[in-house]
Amino acid sequence: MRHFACTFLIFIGLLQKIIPQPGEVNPALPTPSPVQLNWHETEFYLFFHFGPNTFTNLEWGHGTEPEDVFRPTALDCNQWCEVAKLAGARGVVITAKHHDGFCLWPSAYSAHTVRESKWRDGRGDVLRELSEACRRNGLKFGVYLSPWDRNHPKYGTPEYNDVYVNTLTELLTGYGQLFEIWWDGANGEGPNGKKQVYDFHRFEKVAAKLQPNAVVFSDIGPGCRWAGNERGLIETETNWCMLDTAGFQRGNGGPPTDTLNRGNENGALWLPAECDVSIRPGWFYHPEEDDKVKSPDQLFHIYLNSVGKGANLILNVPPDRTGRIHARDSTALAGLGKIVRERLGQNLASDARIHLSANHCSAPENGKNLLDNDVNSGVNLAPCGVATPLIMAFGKTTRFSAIMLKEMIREGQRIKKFKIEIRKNGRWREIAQSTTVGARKILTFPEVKTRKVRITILDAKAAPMLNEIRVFRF
Ligand code: FUL
Repeated sequence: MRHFACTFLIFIGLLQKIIPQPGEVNPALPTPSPVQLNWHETEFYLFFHFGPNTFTNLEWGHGTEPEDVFRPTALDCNQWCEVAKLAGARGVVITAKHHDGFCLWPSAYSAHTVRESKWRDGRGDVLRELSEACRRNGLKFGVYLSPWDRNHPKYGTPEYNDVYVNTLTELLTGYGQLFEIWWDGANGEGPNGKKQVYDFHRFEKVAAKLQPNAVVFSDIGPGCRWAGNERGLIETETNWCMLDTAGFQRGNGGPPTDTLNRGNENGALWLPAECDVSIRPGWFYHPEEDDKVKSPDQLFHIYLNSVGKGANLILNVPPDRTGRIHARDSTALAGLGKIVRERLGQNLASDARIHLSANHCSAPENGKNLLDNDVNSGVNLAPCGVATPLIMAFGKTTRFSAIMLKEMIREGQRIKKFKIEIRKNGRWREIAQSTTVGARKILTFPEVKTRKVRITILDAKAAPMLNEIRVFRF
């Protein structure tokens, strides 16, 4: 007995050491802005790479292509949106201008746009059509505006920064509210053989002023970070939403790719990861890739390793030369949407009872907060500074093979390590262990059957605060 008491005290002592008192550490933790919080809930959206490359079969256009090559025969942005919705995406981002400099809208600051093409007699505007289709379909809308421009005569001179600000301003003021602005890291030579020194500081100010509700994506934010690969994956268990950017730049001067993938545990800024990947090998449409479209199962694997690891997923689907999404891609996307709805659509724990250990240092926590689908309500698992396990009891024996946890990221990202056990034959049996949680963590395992689940936080940066628990069978 004495031995037991001793072990118990050492155990409590250890927990006290690894989980600092709330208040002690909390003020130092970076937290998301309300705009970033909203962005986290957007979770999954489509990327559309569309432009002259679609018709010339290139990935990086030279900027010298005649405007007339852009000639979609049956552009249908509504179809793009319908496909996005079937896939379960909540928004879309389009390449308003890729590296070839061609503008999909009639920009007043370029002579290389849809206006100079014969498409719709030079009166077309892809961004107008897509932004309106998004509004009709309840999807969020975002733009990619490549800083690198292989066409613009001013590229490589200080005046190009004015051109970029002007085109950015057109996009940010002409097409309604944007949820994301995408800055690519590629920076090659322009038509005069020179590279550009970008005034990103100025671009950031323009974005913040004109679209305060948009998150800006780049290697180093300022709204969210590139996840360090173009495979759409968080490659290990760990994904911190924080990053240190001091001394780093966009593009070649960016943080190491594995740092971008994992984030920095003690990073100074809230800069969550966005995973980008294409449904085909290329970013633009190439007919010879029609039989290389990823399958619904491959896409779901990517989903679990991006969204399921607390990142956002931007999945590229290149419209074809007609200006529609090819049937191969739309079929695969509908398949993904079906899998996500079937496997992750129903929380088997929605009626479960949550037991939290009684504590005498604060008002009792409400376990129901973990099952209410509300990002603003949650539970502090260590109100007295020591984390205690949480037990979830189902009304009946339940079979399941996946659990999703969400952390109360509004209060910062705190959990470093946790384990999940089930009650089996009168004992607790561990079924999964993992590191970070963040915006969400989906863990899958061979199907188990039990009435009780226990979740124990093994290490945390501060009092761990959970937001939601969901249980699935697939
Ligand atoms: C890269 C670009 O160079 C590719 O063409 C594509 O746009 C991808 C999303 O980002 O850096």
